Amino acid sequence: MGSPHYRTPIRKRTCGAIASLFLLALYAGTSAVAAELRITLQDAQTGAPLEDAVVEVILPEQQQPMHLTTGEVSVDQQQKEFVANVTVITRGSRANFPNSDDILHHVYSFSPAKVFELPLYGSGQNIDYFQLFDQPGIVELGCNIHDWMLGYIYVAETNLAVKTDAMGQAVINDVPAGDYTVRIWHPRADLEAPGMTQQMTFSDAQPTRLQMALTLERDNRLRRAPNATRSSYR
Ligand SMILES: [Cu+2]
Repeated sequence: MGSPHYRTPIRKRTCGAIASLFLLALYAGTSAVAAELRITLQDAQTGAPLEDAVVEVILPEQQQPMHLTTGEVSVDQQQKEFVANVTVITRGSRANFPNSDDILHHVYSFSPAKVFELPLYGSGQNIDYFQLFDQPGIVELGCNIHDWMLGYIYVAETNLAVKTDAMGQAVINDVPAGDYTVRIWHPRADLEAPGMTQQMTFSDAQPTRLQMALTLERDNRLRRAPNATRSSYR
């Protein structure tokens, strides 16, 4: 009895048990005050549901480490378009850019949040080549061959960010109770317009609702390649 080799593991186990209890208490405390944001967005001109808008709850820096679930996503290229057109990821996540077309693409970004280039490649290539996105911000994707190809990766500060579906709706769960800045983003919206950044209050008592109509700028990009049988671009 009294062997130090024996005593040490016991002490470790006790510490482990205390730590587990503490974590349980912490988890219970966190989930008890988790709030929800329910979002409904529409196009102000047409009244139609607004798809592919991003909403993010901006947490203070000291709260961010609790909400940094990262993952891997694919931004595909199908029929000379980026699919999905808007992808939301948490910083620290990775993305690859497979080519599902039977022609070559040349994907690039000059955005400060992530500069990269995947020179000419075909179907089945670059599938294992994941890029790391560790800076929050908007990454605008282009293709050197097809000028109209334009896609976006919204790199969020935390996982409290979503994009709206075809009904213009989205939900953010597990928002800590409190007052936070909420940012709304859409590729064709004026980000300086009123309401695109606003203060909202979150409590566990009831969901917080965000209902808003966004004024969109005209989509000026060339939608498709000029038809070779026509003499003009119209
Ligand atoms: Cu292309």
